[in-house]
Amino acid sequence: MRAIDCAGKQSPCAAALSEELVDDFEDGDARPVHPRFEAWPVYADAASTISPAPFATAAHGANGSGRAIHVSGTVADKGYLSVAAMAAGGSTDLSAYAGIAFSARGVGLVRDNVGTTDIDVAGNYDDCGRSIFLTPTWRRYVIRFDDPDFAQGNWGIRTAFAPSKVGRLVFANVQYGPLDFWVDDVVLLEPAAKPWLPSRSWKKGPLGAASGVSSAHRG
Ligand SMILES: [Ca+2]
Repeated sequence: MRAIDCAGKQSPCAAALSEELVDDFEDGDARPVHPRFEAWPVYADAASTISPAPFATAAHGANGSGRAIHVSGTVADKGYLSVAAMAAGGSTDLSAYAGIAFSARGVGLVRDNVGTTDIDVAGNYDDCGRSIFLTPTWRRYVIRFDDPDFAQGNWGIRTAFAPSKVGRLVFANVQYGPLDFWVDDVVLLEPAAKPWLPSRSWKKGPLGAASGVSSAHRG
């Protein structure tokens, strides 16, 4: 996969990161394949319209793949529309990860949010995330948790991002009115091996293991 949108202080931002698949939607179901996540619900307020509802995958995914998410609708004034990968059991610890990446296309603005349970406690849902301008063709986006552009929307109670308390990965509207976007190949990004560091100082695990390199799912 190619990382072609790397806003922020590091470039290329995904060069030293390995990927763990959250979902590629090829199985056509509403459950992410990564064990850290358990469902893909869609949300809209009563005045907005959203399709599909409930969640369903659509044909014609990224990179010639079979399926993806395709969400469309009309967001009412002060309304909301989103699709989200919900953490299994309500919360998952992503502090070992550097961020997420996904492919997207569409028209207009969509916001990728990483919601945390302490934001919910604050009661404002002003999740940390980043807004992206969609293009008609598929592009790959990398969202690093340490990117200066990864921030709250600046309308709610200020709350520091807590990667140990992630409740959801969200793709949501930024503006009101018509919205149409596709998402595919959602992954977690994990720091890859740093061969100049002894493995025991880099990461816990069996000595002699490929330190930090893993494409397997983490339970
Ligand atoms: Ca796909």
